[in-house]
Amino acid sequence: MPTRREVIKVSMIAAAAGVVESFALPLSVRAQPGQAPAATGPFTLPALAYAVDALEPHIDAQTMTIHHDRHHAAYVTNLNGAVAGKADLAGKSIEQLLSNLDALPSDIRTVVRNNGGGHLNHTMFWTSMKKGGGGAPTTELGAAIDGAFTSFGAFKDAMTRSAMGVFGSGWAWLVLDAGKLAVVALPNQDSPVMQGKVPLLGLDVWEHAYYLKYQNRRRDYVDAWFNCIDWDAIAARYRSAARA
Ligand code: MN3
Repeated sequence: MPTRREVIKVSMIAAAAGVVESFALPLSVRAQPGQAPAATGPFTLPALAYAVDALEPHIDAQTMTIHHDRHHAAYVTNLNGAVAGKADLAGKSIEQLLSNLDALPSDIRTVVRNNGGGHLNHTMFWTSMKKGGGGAPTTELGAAIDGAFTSFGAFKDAMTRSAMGVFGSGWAWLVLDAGKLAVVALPNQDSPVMQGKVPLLGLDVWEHAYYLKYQNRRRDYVDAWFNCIDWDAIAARYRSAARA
C-alpha cells in the first residue's frame, strides 16, 4: 500500500500532467463526510453532509459509499472530461448546460446529458435526505401538495407508482411544472431541467441505488426511502422556486 503522502504526491503529479482520469484511492484517503476529493475540472463531487450510515436501516452504508464515492464520482469525472478545453462551457452551471443541450457541440451532447444529469440529480438526491427524516411536509409545501394531489397520501401513491413504473433505470420526480406541482418519471439520468421543469425531489430507482440491500424488491426500497426525506430541504427548494 502506498502511504497517504505518496498517494497525494502521485495525485499532484497526475494533476500537473493534465491527467483527468480518476483512480481508485486507498481507503485511507477516501472521502470522509465533510471532505470532498480534489477537483480535476470545474465540477466537483460534493461531500455528503452526513455519515454514510446515517440513513440506516433504510439505505445501507455500503450502498451509500459506492453510490456516492464511485457512481456519482464517475459522473463528475466524465462531465469534467467532456467540458475540458472548452472554456465557454466550463464557466456554465450544470443547470445551464442541461437546460439547453441543443446548444452543446454534438460530440459531447450525450455525455453531458448522461453525466451532467447524473451529477445534478445525485447532488440533489444527497441533500434531499437526512438522518431521522421522513414524515410529511408542513407549511406552504404541505398545503401545495394537498392542493395538487388532494392529500399527502395521494402524493406518496403517485410518487410510488411513478417509481415502480420506471422500466430499467431512471428517476421519479416531484417537480414544479409551469408553477404547478406534478410527479413525473424520467429515464436514465435525464433531469427535469431538460424539460424546463424545476426538480424538487427525486427518487433514484437505478438498481445501484438499492440492489445490495433490496435486490429486486424495488418497492421495499421505495417505501423505506420515504423515511429518509428531508422535507425542510424540499420545502426550501419549493419556496425559492415558487418565488422565482
Ligand atoms: Mn444513482
